[in-house]
Amino acid sequence: MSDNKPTFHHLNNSQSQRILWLLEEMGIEYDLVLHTRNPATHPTGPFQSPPSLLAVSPPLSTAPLLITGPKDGNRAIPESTAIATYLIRTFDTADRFGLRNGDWVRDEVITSMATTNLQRATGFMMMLDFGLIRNGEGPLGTIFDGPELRKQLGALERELVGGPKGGFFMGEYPGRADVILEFPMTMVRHRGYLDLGEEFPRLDEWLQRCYDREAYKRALEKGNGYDMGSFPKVPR
Ligand SMILES: N[C@@H](CCC(=O)N[C@@H](CS)C(=O)NCC(=O)O)C(=O)O
Repeated sequence: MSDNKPTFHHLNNSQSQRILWLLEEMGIEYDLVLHTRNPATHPTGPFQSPPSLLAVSPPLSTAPLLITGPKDGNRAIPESTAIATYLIRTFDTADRFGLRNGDWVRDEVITSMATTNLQRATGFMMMLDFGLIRNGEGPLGTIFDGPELRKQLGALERELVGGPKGGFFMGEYPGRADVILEFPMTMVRHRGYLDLGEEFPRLDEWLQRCYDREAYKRALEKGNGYDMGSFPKVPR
């Protein structure tokens, strides 16, 4: 490990929080570099990556960003799922996350549900509540203002209820899918897109279970703030 210690670039109030959680769940050594979003008053890039992060790995320069250790070539890996997969394939020698001999197909499906349809739905909700887009005309015009999100959450809740016992999508412990799903679900909770406890109680309990993990709490302490509700909301 000493010759392959990764460096993790983290941005406050962002999806890189889930990778910080994963690093803590895995209990591996890593160096942490904290970056703070530009202020709301920034003339060209409010809330965007600050110069410190722009300098690390242009042109994307988003977080999360992992720089592998020397053994793996000090390679810059952007993208949450790629980072999670790299970390698990490289450091989970006991296959606790099941990506080798566990139900990795289930993990892949739920990870994909989180990063494609669900994050698209929460992304639309975010653009609506930032006042960047407006609903369209007719029945299709409001499909992303609630119905699509509910459809995706319904599908996920069915997966959770019908999946392995233990409280997490992958069973007794959070798997890669649970870690990746944490961010869009936190968006729903922090920005109040709907009342999770009321409409999707099993997902609400699952999210609380994630928040209650000691590793999750350590990740919050090591990070520099995680409040996805802190961005402005334009009433509509
Ligand atoms: N697809 C990437 C998204 C990365 C991303 O867009 N991160 C946002 C934070 S949630 C960011 O760095 N925003 C700052 C910027 O775009 O300048 C992933 O899954 O990791």
